[in-house]
Amino acid sequence: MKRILLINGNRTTEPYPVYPLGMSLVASALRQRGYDCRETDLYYLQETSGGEPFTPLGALITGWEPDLVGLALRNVDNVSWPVPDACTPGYIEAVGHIRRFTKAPLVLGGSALTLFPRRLLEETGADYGIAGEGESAFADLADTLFSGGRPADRIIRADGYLDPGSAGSRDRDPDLARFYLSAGGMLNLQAKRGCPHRCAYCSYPALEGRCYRYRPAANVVDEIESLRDRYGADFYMITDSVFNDAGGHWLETAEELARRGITIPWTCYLRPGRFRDADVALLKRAGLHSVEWGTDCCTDTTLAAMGKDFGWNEVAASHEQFRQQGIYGSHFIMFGGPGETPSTVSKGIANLSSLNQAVVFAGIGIRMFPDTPIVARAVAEGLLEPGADLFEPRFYISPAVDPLWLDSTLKTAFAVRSDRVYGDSTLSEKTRMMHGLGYRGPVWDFLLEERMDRRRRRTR
Ligand code: B12
Ligand code: SF4
Repeated sequence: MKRILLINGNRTTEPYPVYPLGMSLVASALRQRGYDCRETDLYYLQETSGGEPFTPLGALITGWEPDLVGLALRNVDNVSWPVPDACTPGYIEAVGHIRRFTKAPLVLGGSALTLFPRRLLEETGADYGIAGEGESAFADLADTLFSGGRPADRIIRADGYLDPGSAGSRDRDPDLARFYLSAGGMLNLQAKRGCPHRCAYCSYPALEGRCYRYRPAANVVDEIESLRDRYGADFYMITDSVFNDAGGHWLETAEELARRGITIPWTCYLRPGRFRDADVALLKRAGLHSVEWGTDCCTDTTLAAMGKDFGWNEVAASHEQFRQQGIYGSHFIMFGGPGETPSTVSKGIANLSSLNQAVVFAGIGIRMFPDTPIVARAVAEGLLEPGADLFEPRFYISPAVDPLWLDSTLKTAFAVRSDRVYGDSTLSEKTRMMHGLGYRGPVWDFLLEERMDRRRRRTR
């Protein structure tokens, strides 16, 4: 049986280390196609071997002798203005080491590769890149290579989206699951793919498609059950771009969780809107612990300019409705986006201060990605030259605000409350400490002073 080794190349720990879900789905598809597939991970190797991942990786590769290797590239950079931390040097280093240990063909995949396939293939010198969903595409490529064939292009675009039933797996790598549950405080899964919305900055529809593709709710809950029973998950995230869809799949999933009595805590992204109290209560019964609200902007003007179909009133009302049921919320706000002016900045800060028991993370500017609506706006406003290579990070900042003024305004406004976070470089370290102490979840709620009943959630 041919051997395929998959390596997760992501070593980012901000805001916390994340289980390589995409890689495990690809591994599962390869096993179903009859390949002997093993998974490993550079961050896991680094942390379990005392600081340097390539010696244990070398031992694994030379001992197991894979016939084909896949490397998962998740992040391009950390999207932080003004100078984001780039991940490419780490990927180049990883490819260099892998090449020293094996002559097997090397295939890249993952969201970073999907966004910039040609550049990442050139920069790293890997053999092939699969842009898009890797499950079928990698298995097809393996079949081709092992039967002596060659694909027509080194970049394979997996544009034909998977049918919903196959987009999921109950299997995780047991060592990685144990490690990430402890190091990142949770495991993860997807209930559906795609997003039909058109928010100006967002690359998710380009990555996953513009319409929802659902997995059967029972199948999603089987996977959650498996995370709990086989891998000991006592916290998970449903990583859908937006969990609440107009078709009601999110409620079906919650109903199935409640019906089976699966109440382990979880988190997800929700789009602010109008919610029925009964639905919020159902989510609570199904274990929803906290919400990462897809707010992004904090005034009606900037929400509209960003292409959101809700206003500030919906944000405030949704937040309050969930808070009253004991479900806490965080909001990530990008200041300086389309339509921002000094007056929307002041209004936005005032709006944010009206949110009770909310953690607010703020950043400046928008890291632009290909195939997103904001690129055309930036070109039209003369902020970006047409055809610019966005692999080198470029930020959209509204011409009506001075970024240095914005920086100092946010520092002043956010300094007064512990649940308002702007430019705090110590947060990831604090999160790491909390996870090290056995706390689960994204743990930003430790910034909410009234929520210090954490002893109940500690696992060891
Ligand atoms: C959920 C999420 C988070 C959650 C994760 C929580 C958790 N516990 O899992 C949180 C909030 C923590 C988070 C944080 C960050 N995130 Co995030 N996140 C996402 C999101 C919405 C979904 C990721 C996911 O689970 N997808 C589901 C899996 C199944 O998909 P996938 O990984 O892409 O895998 C498929 C393919 O890529 C491919 N594939 C994957 N691996 C491999 C390997 C091989 C060999 C092959 C062939 C194919 C292949 O096949 C898979 C199955 O189809 C994506 C956006 C999106 N819709 O993709 C952003 C995204 C991945 N995040 C991104 C970023 C930047 C970040 C942060 C750096 C932001 C920050 N500054 O904090 C951090 C980094 C965290 C870390 N430690 O790495 C970027 C990455 C690209 C980029 N722009 O650099 C994305 C794409 C969003 C964006 N802005 O464009 N994130
Ligand atoms: S920001 Fe959220 S709702 Fe808007 S396009 Fe992106 S994933 Fe969809």
